[in-house]
Amino acid sequence: MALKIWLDGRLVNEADAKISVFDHGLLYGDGVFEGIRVYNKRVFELEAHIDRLYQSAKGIRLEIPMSTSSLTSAAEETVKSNGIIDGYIRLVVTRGIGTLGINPFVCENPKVFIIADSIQLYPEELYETGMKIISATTVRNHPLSIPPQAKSLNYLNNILAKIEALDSNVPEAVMYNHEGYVAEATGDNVFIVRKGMVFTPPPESGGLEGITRNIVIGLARKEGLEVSEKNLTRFDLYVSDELFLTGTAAEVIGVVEIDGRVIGDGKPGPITKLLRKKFFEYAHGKEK
Ligand code: PXG
Repeated sequence: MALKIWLDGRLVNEADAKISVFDHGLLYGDGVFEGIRVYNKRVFELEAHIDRLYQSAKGIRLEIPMSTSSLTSAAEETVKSNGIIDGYIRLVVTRGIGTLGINPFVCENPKVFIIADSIQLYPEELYETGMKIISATTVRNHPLSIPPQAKSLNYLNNILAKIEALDSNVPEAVMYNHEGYVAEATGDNVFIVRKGMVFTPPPESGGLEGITRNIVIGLARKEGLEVSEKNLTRFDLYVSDELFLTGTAAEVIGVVEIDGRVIGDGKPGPITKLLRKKFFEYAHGKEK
């Protein structure tokens, strides 16, 4: 069924939702975005995603031409109009139409669009068996380059790491920062469990500060687990008892092998499974 796309203040048919070839979002990856889940018609953690979108925009000197509350309503309206019960929203703000130079300030009207659709999920079986991943050689953005904390439209760095993963016949890759510490996976944050304690890199390690990550930290603490933000090395991943990834699309997924090293007993571990369950309950409103 054709989707209704929210574009510049109104819902239009998918076929009419068009962006100019002169938009700097397309020409230079100049813009920001968010990916958000819808669970049982509820937009999951919308406030946190809207907040991150405005932060990303501010960080790249892009002014979103509408208030947070009108963008929130627009996202909700788009979900409703498309009859989405469980799905996915993509909020995008581009720099807008400009000239063939990179100067962003000639772009007078940033474009805002919202897509609400179904979501491509990993097969359920992968959550049971756990995922195999690799370490990417592509280094995560240096903090003085495209800011790793901004969810910008320029994802090429992570795409290069994703290509490394796919070339190795695995779905994900861990990216390390310029100092050699774990930053994140190409579209997920990284956690390990060691001797019953949970560790994840701090945001300054170069990962995006995931909204799923922050919720999982809260849920783990609520279960009485000790969670620390700490720089992790590749070796820390290799010798972890459990390794898992968190993200909007993946939720919580166990990793059972990295670079050919088996993690734990080769199956998703008990803390991974507990946190996946707790996250599911939280997302579906069974726990507040
Ligand atoms: N790191 C990066 C680079 C991401 O892009 C995350 C971490 C996890 O953050 P959240 O806030 O989602 O917990 C992301 C999010 C997709 C897709 O289609 C990717 C993301 C979000 C939604 C969809 O691959 N990445």
